[in-house]
Amino acid sequence: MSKIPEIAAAVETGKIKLIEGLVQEALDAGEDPNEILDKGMIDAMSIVGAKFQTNEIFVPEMLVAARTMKKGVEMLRPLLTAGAIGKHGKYIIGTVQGDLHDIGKNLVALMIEAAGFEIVDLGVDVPPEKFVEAIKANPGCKIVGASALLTTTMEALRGTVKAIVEAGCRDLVKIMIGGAPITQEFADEIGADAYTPDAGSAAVVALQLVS
Ligand code: B12
Repeated sequence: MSKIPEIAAAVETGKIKLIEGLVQEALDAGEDPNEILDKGMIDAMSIVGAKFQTNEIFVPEMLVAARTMKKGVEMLRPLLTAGAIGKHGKYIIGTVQGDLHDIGKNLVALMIEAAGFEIVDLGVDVPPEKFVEAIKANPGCKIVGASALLTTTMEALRGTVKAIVEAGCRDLVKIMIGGAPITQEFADEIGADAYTPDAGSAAVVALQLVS
């Protein structure tokens, strides 16, 4: 029987001590790492978000669920990034200023790396000028990805695009944005090149942008 429902339950309830054993059992049983990620972890995290919204859980529970997922993702990482790393150039990625959410950003980085880019990860709470510095410091960089999970930090995405334009770097890179509150309309409005709703499509679009 599939271990994925147990993995989902462990992420949802933040059973950090159980996650590695469960993921290992699923892998040993031949379950698909992508399926474990999508159905066992990403879906569980959506439930966590919904429960937070309805005050069924609070920040500490959300945090321990996030840590549990991170631990599980680390186990899948080598299996998801078996491709030829770096053959499509560099991809700078970060979560914008004021925002500490990095699970989605890390998943996008993982999928983009698996698609053959070299990742330059700036981390979280990244001010616009740090994106600009990174572009200047990485001449081989073709794409910049910026993530925002809060409606209050969406404006920092606009600021990031603006800073890249004002620094004269706009023609050097394509800009991709994402995060739960982001839409295609918002991407168009702030002058980003692409928006995608998830990590899988982010990798597909990144390849299209450099082809
Ligand atoms: C886990 C979590 C946390 C954790 C984060 C831990 C971590 N290391 O990331 C902690 C506990 C720290 C946290 C804190 C807060 N959080 Co929070 N959090 C979440 C939660 C439950 C899940 C986010 C997540 O990881 N999802 C799973 C990943 C896989 O999905 P994702 O991030 O959307 O990423 C995917 C796509 O969006 C896309 N994507 C993401 N980035 C990018 C970038 C590019 C370039 C591309 C192309 C695509 C892309 O691909 C990703 C992978 O498929 C969400 C609820 C939700 N449903 O989003 C709330 C949520 C985002 N948090 C919320 C809030 C309010 C907060 C706090 C303000 C709470 C508080 N009172 O302190 C703080 C803010 C801290 C800060 N300054 O950032 C609200 C935001 C509401 C709003 N409208 O702004 C949400 C929506 C919860 C809710 N339903 O109310 N949070």
